[in-house]
Amino acid sequence: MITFLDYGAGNVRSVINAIEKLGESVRIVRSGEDLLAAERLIFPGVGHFANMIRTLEEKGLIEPLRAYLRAGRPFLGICLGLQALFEGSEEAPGVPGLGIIAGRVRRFHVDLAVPHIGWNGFRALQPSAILSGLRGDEKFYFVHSYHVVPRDESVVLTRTDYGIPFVSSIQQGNIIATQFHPEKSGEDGLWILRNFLESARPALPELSTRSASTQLAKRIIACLDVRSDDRGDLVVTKGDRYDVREKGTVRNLGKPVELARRYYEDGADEITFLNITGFRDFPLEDMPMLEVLRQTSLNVFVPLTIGGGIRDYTDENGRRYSSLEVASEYFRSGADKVSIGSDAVLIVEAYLKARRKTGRSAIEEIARVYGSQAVVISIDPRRVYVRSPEDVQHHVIETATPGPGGERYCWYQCTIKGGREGRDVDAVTLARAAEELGAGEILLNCIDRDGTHLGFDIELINAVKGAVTIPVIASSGAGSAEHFLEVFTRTKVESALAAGIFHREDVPIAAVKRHLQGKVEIRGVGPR
Ligand code: 1PR
Repeated sequence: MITFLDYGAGNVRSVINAIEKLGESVRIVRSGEDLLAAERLIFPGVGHFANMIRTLEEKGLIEPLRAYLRAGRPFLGICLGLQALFEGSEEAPGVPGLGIIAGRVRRFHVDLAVPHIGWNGFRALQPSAILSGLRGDEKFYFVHSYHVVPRDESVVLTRTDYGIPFVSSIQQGNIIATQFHPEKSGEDGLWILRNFLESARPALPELSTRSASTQLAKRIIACLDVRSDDRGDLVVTKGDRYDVREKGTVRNLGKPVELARRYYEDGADEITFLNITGFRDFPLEDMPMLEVLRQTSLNVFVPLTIGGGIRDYTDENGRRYSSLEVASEYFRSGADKVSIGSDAVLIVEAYLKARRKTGRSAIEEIARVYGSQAVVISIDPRRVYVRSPEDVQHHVIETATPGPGGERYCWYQCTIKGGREGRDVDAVTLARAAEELGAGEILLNCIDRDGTHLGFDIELINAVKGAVTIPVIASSGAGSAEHFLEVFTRTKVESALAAGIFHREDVPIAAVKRHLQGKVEIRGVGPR
């Protein structure tokens, strides 16, 4: 029996799913007594440091947790569950941590995108039961803007490189805590959890690879656009420049849960679901989408993003739901990140007009509670050609593919409602403003390229990537494995997403990875 400390923020379902998948049962802590009665305690944390400590305080769990840890009883902390052990964090000045480990939590100050999102490796510095059976070249999923800095080096279990070497896990007696998410790190992550459950023999991973510096992998993301077909069944569909109908009928490329599982087994580093009718429906009544997440997270142990309909809305009975409530329901159902499309454009328009933050927008509210890394902004831009940069007030680029009238310049107009409505804001401005408001990642689609197999729009991607410091996901147009190599070598994006070629099995994910192997840092595929 594993005791599980859930303080009610973010996606803890996947940790529970992973433990149950490994054959253990889970008991959730409801009180300080439950905590003190634990034989083995897992504490996964996501979100904001201050929010975590405040919630633990409100639930009366701080002192029981300290007592449990001081007694040196078996403990696995994950992400914020690691940071909580320290004396305090730069994320929340003045808010004391548990103080079990001497040292503080600092923000990354590196010349790279922050948050550090994605798959990276580690170097083990001491033997540990949880590392037993590892080769040493595996990659694990990280998502964080802050890292721990212990005063006593002897607690450092592993280090990882991201601009600087940082501490990616600690061990002090029976207390082990990782900055990475084993429950989101595929079969290798499940291996680590299994080691914790079984108390395997202390071991170091293979020495041959331990000393090399680690590198963040470029991520390959499979995207599933989901909607009801004409019979009312929830299907994965795929548009051609956002038109999902063929001869009047919605294209049906498979069932969402089954396809997601296939992509996980094929080596997808992340899965994104977009409810493409979310702007029309009442999202929380769209229970099938929540069920898709719940079912998927039972067997898929890589990050899941959900988009479509993340906005405030009022239902037919006049009950108002905030975007934070909608997002929370998705997180509880198994999502790690939410992606905001249409609403982000409207939020940014209002922000640019008022020239100040309200603190009340969906981007700000969700980032405050769940952390920036949980907020993705999905941009649906379309090219608009102009004769001269002076013709418009937007971010204009000179293009190598001139327009129909020979125009040498263009800007990228943001759209809402799945491309149906163009707005007076460009993609570069939107991305920059979204970052200012607290978004953690940009999903950069391109209506002109979507479903065309012509390759990613490199000009658009470079323009947006050059304007932000948060990670960018290149999307739309992938037609071959070579297109992934092109986007990773001609731009600085951290990840690339595709839909059509994976659904139709034209180019499976494993083939993309094989093509990139040795040329671009990736997470390898294949059985443990
Ligand atoms: O506006 O917050 O409700 O979110 C709606 C979400 O649904 C947005 O993220 C928007 O991109 C997406 N969406 C809306 N309508 C469509 C449509 O196709 N009619 N899908 C749509 C956009 C997502 C792309 C696609 C890539 C890769 N498709 O990410 O997966 O273009 O495709 P490819 O590899 O086949 O070229 P809101």
